Amino acid sequence: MMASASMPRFCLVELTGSDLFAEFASDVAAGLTAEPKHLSCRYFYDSEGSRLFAAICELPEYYLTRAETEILQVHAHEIASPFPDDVTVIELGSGSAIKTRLLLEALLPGRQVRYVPIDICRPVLEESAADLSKRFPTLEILAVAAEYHDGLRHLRSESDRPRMILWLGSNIGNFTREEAAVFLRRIRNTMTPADRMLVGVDLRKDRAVLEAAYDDAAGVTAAFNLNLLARINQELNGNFDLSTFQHQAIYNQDLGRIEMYLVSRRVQSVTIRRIGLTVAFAAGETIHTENSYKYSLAEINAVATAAGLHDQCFWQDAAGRFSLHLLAPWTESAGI
Ligand code: AVJ
Repeated sequence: MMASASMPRFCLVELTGSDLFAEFASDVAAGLTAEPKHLSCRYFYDSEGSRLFAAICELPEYYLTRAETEILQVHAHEIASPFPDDVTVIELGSGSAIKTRLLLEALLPGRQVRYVPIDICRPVLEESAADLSKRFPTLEILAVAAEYHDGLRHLRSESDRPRMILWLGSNIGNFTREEAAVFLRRIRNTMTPADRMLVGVDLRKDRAVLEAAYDDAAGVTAAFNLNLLARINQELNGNFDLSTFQHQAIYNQDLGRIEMYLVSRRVQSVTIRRIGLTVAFAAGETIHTENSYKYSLAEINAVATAAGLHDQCFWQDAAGRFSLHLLAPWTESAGI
């Protein structure tokens, strides 16, 4: 074991329990032969997709990132204050980690902080880790390139000090409410009584505001959605003509979710050579590419409770669009 002074402050591990390429190929084949057609939103984030998502976060219509950043600007110290001297901050789906900076700034004075970002996009991890280690010379960073389920295994090994587990940016929105409860329960099962989880949740609101956030005037979200087809062209040797598909975002108010689709503008067939598949499209036929769930406070509470967690404290932006929840493992005393 090296002395801690000579230990590198930055380290990246790649954790993949599965062959991601084979999984992409078989998921695409299954999704495009299903009725109705669908593709998983987890495949949005190749390097171009991650770049486009970062651009979405800057859009005037996409209020989510700004609202969450506002909450952290106002409340980061309050959120950080109950944590003891040394703490491990684990972030699921860290992305560019700009919001995390605000929390780290609040935590770092007087504390030793280890930061463990877990993200599927390795270049994004490397970039954000480089930025953070430049800004915060005392921060220890252990970056994990993995999907959530592989990253979760890593959570169990990071248990030598109290942990703050971050799941920001409405990333919970890609799960159904049932899946979200199951996933939170799995995290909860790795938590000690001293651990906390901070979850960023987008709130239910007017249809017009939501639909504009997912169908912006500059067409960045459309490009983000269509990039899924470009990725299939590149990696699986497909011949999708991107100009023959249209981006669509619809708010399903009953289910409380934005649904994104790619709509075929005409009758056509597309061949994807590496998986030996030809897919026929009718005019107007859709590929369902993403769900983004919106929550009421009651729905957030229900999911937390189902996961064995207790909503200790929450904060919202001034306009009440977005909500940040500090969840603790439920215990007899915390329940009162
Ligand atoms: C990264 C899942 C939180 O649902 O708002 C943004 C992804 N899709 N615009 C979201 C997304 C279209 C985003 N999440």
